[in-house]
Amino acid sequence: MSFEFDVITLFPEMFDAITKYGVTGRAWERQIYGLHTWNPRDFTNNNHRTVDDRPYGGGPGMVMMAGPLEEAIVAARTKQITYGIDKTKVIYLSPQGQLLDHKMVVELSQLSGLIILSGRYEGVDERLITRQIDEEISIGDYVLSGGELAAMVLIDSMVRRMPNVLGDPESANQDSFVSNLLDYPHYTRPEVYQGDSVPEELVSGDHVKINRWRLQQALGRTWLRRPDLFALRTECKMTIEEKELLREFKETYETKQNDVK
Ligand code: 21W
Repeated sequence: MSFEFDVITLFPEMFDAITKYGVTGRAWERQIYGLHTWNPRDFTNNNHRTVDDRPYGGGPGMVMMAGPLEEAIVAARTKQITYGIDKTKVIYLSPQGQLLDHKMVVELSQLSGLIILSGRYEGVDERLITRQIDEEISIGDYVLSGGELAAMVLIDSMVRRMPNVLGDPESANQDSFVSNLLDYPHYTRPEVYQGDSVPEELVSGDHVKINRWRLQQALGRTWLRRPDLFALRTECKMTIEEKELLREFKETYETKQNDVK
């Protein structure tokens, strides 16, 4: 029995982007996860299949009505129960939600299914949120046109961690944010490109040397580019080797800076 995603959306076809392509596409074909969509329009009872209405109090835009959304969520819950999915949550993707991060992805992965509501227009009726939603999640401080892309970001981040999705079982653990470190730089053929050579450590064939160089680059880049992430690796969490590698990185970095001037 695999992880079940049930998505409430006015644009079900958008989810082809994950079920048809790349690693998430192959994982879906191999039934490592299930993804089903529920269109709130199919839960309306008027001829126009209306799912939105004007906001009380006035103002611009439209608001998604509670009724069709609640019926869609209840139908998804019922299906999950018949599938034996017992540990589940109802998530609403919204700009007002908690910021998604690696820790949340890991926690949500402990469940056996998710019901995900993707909103459109100005959002959904607040009473639907209080009645049916367990968690509100945002994917970052910028404005999207709706919740579908955000839902796909969440699903993709969970699916790639599932067993047997990535070719190399180590890949998911080597990802950034698992260790609060950014990735090291990558190189492939040719060995010299437009006069620019691959670092000698990587062509040395000495795997101790290669691993040291990669760890040093990862530490150095995190220190330079993401002081916020670096702060999570407080002094005491760093090994003697890591401290030494970073000291050497800073030394080289400062020398290079002086060369430019
Ligand atoms: C964006 C709906 C902005 C409404 C005050 C009143 C889901 C999202 C979304 C959206 C507004 C996520 C306004 C990061 C996102 C999403 C659609 C507000 C103006 N202000 N994570 N009216 N960013 N966005 N409209 O946009 O559904 S997760």
